Amino acid sequence: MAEAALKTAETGPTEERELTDGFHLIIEALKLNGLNTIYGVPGIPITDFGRMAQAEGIRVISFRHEQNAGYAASIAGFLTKKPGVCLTVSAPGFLNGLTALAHATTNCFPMILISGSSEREIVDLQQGDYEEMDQLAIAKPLCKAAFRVLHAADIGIGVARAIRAAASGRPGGVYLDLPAKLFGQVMDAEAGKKSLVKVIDAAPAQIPAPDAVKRALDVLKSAKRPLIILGKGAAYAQADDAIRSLVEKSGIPFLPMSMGKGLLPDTHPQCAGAARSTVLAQSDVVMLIGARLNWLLSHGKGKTWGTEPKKFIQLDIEPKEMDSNVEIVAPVVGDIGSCVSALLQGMGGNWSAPPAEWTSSVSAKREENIAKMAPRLMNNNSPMDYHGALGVLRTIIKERPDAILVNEGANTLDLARGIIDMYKPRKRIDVGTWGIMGIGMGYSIAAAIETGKPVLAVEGDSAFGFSGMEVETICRYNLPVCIVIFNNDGIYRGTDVNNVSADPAPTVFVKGSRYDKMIEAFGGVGVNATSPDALKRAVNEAMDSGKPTLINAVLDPGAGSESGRIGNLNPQSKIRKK
Ligand SMILES: Cc1ncc(C[n+]2csc(CCOP(=O)(O)OP(=O)(O)O)c2C)c(N)n1
Ligand SMILES: [Mg+2]
Repeated sequence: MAEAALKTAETGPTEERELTDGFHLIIEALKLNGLNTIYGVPGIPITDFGRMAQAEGIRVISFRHEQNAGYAASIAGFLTKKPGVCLTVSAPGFLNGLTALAHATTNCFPMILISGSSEREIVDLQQGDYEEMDQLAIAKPLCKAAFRVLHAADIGIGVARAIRAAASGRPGGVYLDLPAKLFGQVMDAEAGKKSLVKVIDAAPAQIPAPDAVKRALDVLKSAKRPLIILGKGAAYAQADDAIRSLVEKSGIPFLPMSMGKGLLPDTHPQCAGAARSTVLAQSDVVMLIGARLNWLLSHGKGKTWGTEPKKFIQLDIEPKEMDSNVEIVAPVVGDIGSCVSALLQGMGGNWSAPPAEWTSSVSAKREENIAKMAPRLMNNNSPMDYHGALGVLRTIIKERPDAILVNEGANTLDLARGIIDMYKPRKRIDVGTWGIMGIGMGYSIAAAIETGKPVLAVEGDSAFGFSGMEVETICRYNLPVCIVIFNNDGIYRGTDVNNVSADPAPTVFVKGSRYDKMIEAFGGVGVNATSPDALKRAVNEAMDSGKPTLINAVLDPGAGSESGRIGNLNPQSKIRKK
């Protein structure tokens, strides 16, 4: 087909024919499929492509580093269910974007990394082209699918395949390789138009089998101490009403995973977030909804899960997920919306609530833990500790439940996740499955662009450093992002000392750094806050004004603990010199 189309362009009737080219066809293919925003970094061979896309009405958000653009695209995919698009230059730019593509795949976010690449003939003979790299081969093992388009007439199909691969089934990252020559390739405009493909129903519903639904309900009915776990897959599904109905109709305590928070408010009477260890250890039947039994849930076994025998029901779109770590007695395979609706329907009108003994013991534990925490959240210590600072931010989110909370760090992450209650779905976005540092500014930018809502980014000082240069991007696009840096002078703590040489210890940074000065360089608002009261004033002001703001929250350098809540994952040396 590609050959034929080219031929027509070359040998068609002698009268003037209207022509199109790769640049225009890619832009039209994206627009036809509702992909109206590109996150990227310009350079050869995609600089003009970015300009032309902008001229054609696509929003082109230009970053300072591809990794941040990639994270932005990945979270745009999570928030919208449409693949987020990241655009990079060849070789180094591509590699910079690749971490985010792999991250999207691991986290099941739909994303397309479009990268320009160098000339195939030279790359394949390894003759040393400008930015030479066999990008397709490198991308393949790190994403869900990878495609290359060589002919302008195949752009429509190439983009369609990328969209479908990213969004359907379990979503993930897709790589689309576009060699430099393709952009300028000319073909007949009419044939070009006809070659474009509108993807119909990119993520078709996958209805669970009735037997599977019945099996799950039978197991659930038999439970004495049931628990529902809501993962980010449940949040992604945008089946918010059905999920809420299922949880409420069942009367079962629920535990939200980090990005599942807010599907039902953390203050909901059935929320077991503040009684996590109790419900994991004591439950007898656990229904996982869009949550995987990976390390974040201790693989479904071991001490965390107690000594009671467990039965697992799992709702997931990916059949391979079943039995990944432990036996799943009732697998329900389908998209979360369809699975939840089928369960709801199967429950009928007179579903009996779990034994009151169980639900009241969970509530009692939860109230006890919340009461224990309360006074710590009200302290006004200066320098601040995590609880004092987070107590303030918790109130701010309560008063602004529509704001998006971005969160990364170690202590800054683990404590914020526990302390800041969420009230609405998909309002908390964080380090995800990998516990990755560096998502902060990319996520903040995409969240602001995609949702139009104010963003509060709560960042460890180390975590912020991975994407800090994007504060210029935030200022350039004048985005309503308020960054709060929990500055404890380092990674986990700022108190480590190297007793052997003049070099600082590997976990500490310059003491007393003033991150707030960074944003002032680009015209944003910088604030140095040394007490919870000052922090509260500054954040409220930023959220009200919508002005790009960076608050350096001065924390006690000794306040954190090693690796936050996951210090147990550090390998130990038995022969370490003391
Ligand atoms: C890409 C990446 N590199 C390194 C790490 C290891 N790591 C985990 S948490 C962390 C930083 C923690 O310090 P900070 O953000 O200041 O949070 P704090 O505990 O001090 O509040 C690092 C470097 C990681 N998770 N991801
Ligand atoms: Mg720190």
